[in-house]
Amino acid sequence: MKRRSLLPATIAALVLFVAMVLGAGAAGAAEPLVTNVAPAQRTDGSGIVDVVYDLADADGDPCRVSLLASADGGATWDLPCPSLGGEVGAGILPGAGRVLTWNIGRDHPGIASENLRLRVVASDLDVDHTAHSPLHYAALHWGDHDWSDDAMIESIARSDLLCIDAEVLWSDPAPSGLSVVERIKAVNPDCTVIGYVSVQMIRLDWEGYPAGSYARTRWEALRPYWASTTTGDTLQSWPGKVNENILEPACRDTIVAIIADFQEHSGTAFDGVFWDYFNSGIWIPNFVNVTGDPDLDGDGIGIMTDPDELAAYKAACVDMVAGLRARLGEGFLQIFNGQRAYTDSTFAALSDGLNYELFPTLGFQAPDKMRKAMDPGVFNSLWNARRWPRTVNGGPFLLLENINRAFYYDNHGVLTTLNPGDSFRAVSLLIDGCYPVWDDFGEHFFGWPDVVHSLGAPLGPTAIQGNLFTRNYTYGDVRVEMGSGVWPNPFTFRIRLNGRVVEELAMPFHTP
Ligand SMILES: [Ca+2]
Ligand SMILES: [Ca+2]
Repeated sequence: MKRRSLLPATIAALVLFVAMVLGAGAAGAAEPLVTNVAPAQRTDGSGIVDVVYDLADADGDPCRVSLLASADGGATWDLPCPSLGGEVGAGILPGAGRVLTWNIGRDHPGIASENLRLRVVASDLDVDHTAHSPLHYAALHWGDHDWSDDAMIESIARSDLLCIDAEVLWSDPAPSGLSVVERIKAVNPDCTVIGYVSVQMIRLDWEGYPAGSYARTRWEALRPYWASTTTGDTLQSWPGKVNENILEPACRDTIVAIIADFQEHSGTAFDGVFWDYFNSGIWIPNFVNVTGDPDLDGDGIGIMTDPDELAAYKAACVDMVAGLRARLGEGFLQIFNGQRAYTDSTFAALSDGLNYELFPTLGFQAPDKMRKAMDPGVFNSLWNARRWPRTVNGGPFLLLENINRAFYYDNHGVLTTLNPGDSFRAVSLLIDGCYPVWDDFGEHFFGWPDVVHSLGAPLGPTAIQGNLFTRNYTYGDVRVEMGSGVWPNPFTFRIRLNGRVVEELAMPFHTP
């Protein structure tokens, strides 16, 4: 068979190095530089492209080299190129005449384009910059992090939507150079960074923070508004934290004003906030040592059996969202955590997106909660809920999050992790949702997916036939088949790249 040249002579190779414009943490580190990128397709009919490049790094760091490809002259860089060989990936030493290979004929059989462009990206911090399908969501709002770690900054910057703890960053000394958010955006200007803020809690240890910090400011300003229980105890709905009485207008005005002040004046500005959390009431978990029931209006009746108090509480939450929007504007994202928005479409309509904590276990009827979440006939299924939030800021953002993992024995008898991030990615590709790649509980809990997919743009909506959900993309397709619908093993899925299976979960079998 006579093959056409897959890469015409007009191919232009663009060059990019990962610019790490960092503050003091990067002192002395030299950025890697890729030059003289020269791709040439073999004429032996193999479909393989040899990409020759020079890699420099003044301090001699071994680099992780990634290849990016564009099919539209450089407008987008989502053409997947997984079949790579040669000097690509981790541990590439600087030097001239490095060669990597891309088997474009395997990844894109029959492709012929005048508009192919290639980029070679080198990271001296061992970060893989392979293209991924959009709506990666990463969250680092639990635990402590070393914000001076440039590798972590470069790594988390790959996400499309990133939640980090505003209350931590605003409680640190003001940045002397670029803020953490600015360092992230120096790596990826398209990364939307939202800051975690608490709706109604203060931490008791904030009393010991330096004057002027967010933590101390919030502790002091809200001291007059500590909420009580029906027995007069201090209301704590989480260990080490105190609930504020947001039924008091001055209390919620203070909370909103402090957030807005630190957003505007602390030197660390976010694209929005992640409100944690809005529920339809207040519960005291049994592991918190508090007597009585929450009683914000002080009438001796617990909030969950006090209709007036419940109504006032829900109105107070609406008022806080409106108050922050009045201060920081329509373009400042407000994403809601908490169960109220899962079923309250009017409240959800005030948000730019919803975080489903412990998805799909909250907000959906037992036992087959995942089936309910994916059933268009259920009023609050993801299909319906995604029509509720605002769209003015690029939303709606439906964030699917679950810190728990499950395990199973695969077809080789190997104990295998069931990573919810992988399963939720399949769902996200169907619903245009966001799936988490980090959910940090003191350590990188999910990490970046082992298999990175770049499927390009969706070619249409998801087709639903009974238990089968399928959606076609420019470079592949996604298929989810609902099984029991019961977490943590509710369905099987398969993701293909141009007809070739690149990820599959069909227990006990899996790919890869
Ligand atoms: Ca270096
Ligand atoms: Ca009451």
